[in-house]
Amino acid sequence: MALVPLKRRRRVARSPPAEPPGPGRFPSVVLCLVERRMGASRRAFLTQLARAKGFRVDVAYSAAVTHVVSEQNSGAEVAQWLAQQRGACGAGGDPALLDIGWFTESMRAGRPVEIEPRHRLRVTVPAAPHGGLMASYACQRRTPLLHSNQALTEALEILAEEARFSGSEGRSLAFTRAASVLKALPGPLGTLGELGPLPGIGEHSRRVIQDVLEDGVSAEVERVKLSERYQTMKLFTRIFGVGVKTASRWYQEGLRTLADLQVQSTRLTRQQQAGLRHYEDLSVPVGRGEAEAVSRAVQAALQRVLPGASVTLAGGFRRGKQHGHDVDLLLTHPEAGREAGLLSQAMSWLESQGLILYQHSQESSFVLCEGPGAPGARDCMDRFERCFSILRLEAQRGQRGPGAARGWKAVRVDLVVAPISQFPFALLGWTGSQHFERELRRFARHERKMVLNSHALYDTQQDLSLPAASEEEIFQHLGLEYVPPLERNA
Ligand code: 8DG
Ligand code: CA
Ligand code: CA
Repeated sequence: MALVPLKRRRRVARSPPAEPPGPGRFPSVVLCLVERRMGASRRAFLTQLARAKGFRVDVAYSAAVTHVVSEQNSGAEVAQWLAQQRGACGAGGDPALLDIGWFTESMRAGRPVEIEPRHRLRVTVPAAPHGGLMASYACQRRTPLLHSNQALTEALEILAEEARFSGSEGRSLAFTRAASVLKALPGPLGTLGELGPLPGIGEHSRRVIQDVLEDGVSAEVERVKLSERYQTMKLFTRIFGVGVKTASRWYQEGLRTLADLQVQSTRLTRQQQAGLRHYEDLSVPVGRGEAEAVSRAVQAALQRVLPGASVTLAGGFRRGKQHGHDVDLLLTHPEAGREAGLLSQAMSWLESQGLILYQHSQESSFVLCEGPGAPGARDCMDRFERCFSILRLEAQRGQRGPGAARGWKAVRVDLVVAPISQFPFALLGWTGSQHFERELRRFARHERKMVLNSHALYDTQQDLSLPAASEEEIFQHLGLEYVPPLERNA
């Protein structure tokens, strides 16, 4: 930045006058400059410059500060600085954490310029042990696959599932949030007291955590696991094509077993019939080796029908999981438009090879979101050309389970086609975890006034879509520190 002298050029007094000179010309803006790496003399110079232009600049942090400006500091460093300041002065406040670029542009403009995502420091607050600073959105945290609180998160996730089976989405989300926070802790939780003020852990979750910590199990969770309703709902919702509503209706009608369903098989959809037919195979988790074999088979099909088209393994496998309930594949082509019709051709080729046991395709129904008020601006998820399928996979070396003797195994595969311009959004959306995705969208909406889905990122304040050539750029637009796939296991 050439506008003002750098740290080493000492042309001004070392410290700025301590008292702020009244509200300034812009009463809604109170600046505070972070001295770290900026240096005392440059900070004094910038303070004088801003004050001369009519800005209020406070030397000490207080709850009144609205804009914290720093230079060459990371988001995490400034977040830590802010926590220290808040602790020292006992004040709260929720200032914007900005890079010097915002300050420079504002000085040039002679007024505080609008804060854009590129001005914000990207803050991912790492999980600190036990009551330390933890960011409240899961997309601001790093959540590895393996963590130290398995017994606790399993208990909470059973209650989350049970709540979902009962149609209580809010309660389910509360348990999921609590589990997600525990997954981000760097070590095992010893006592409830260590949790301190961690965000997103409600009373009920705390009780469950306490029970598991003290007794090794939660009586409530054990009751749920043994209940006929939970067990039946679990059995039914594992069937491909059966959601909570259908399973719940069947339960209320008195159905309890797969045999009960087989008797009534004419009532089942074609998809549910396929799910039931391959139930045994599909309830054995898909291994990474199998997922890669499926991916290779699809790549071979693409090579036949459209050389240059690519397939990317998304979902849990991209997050480092060794097993999953299905294989999520994302297809694209580097030239815009070439991907149209790709999926149906690839599926036809796979069909001709005898590899398709079931398929159900949906054509692309994507309409570009035109504005915050446009119909579907929020919910234009899932509009890609896609196929939910069951593929026949030849037995892999060392394969066990029902398919081993037969020489092949049925595997659930989701295929999605994205045009190259939307590929980073689709990849981000289809990598998961589901909770991580939900939190990204919630963060975008509440903290940035943006709408994120698997097609685009839309800034409702600027009234425009923000293009991105990579997942990293999407995080940048959102003012978030990049979270790699392996750490999205929220
Ligand atoms: P698993 O199969 O290993 O058990 O878990 P997973 O891979 O994490 O879950 P998944 O159910 O296969 O879903 C993977 C991601 O795909 C998840 O983050 C959400 C996303 N996803 C769906 N369905 C849809 C959909 O209809 N639209 C969009 N945009 N994303 C979806 O599962
Ligand atoms: Ca999956
Ligand atoms: Ca899937």
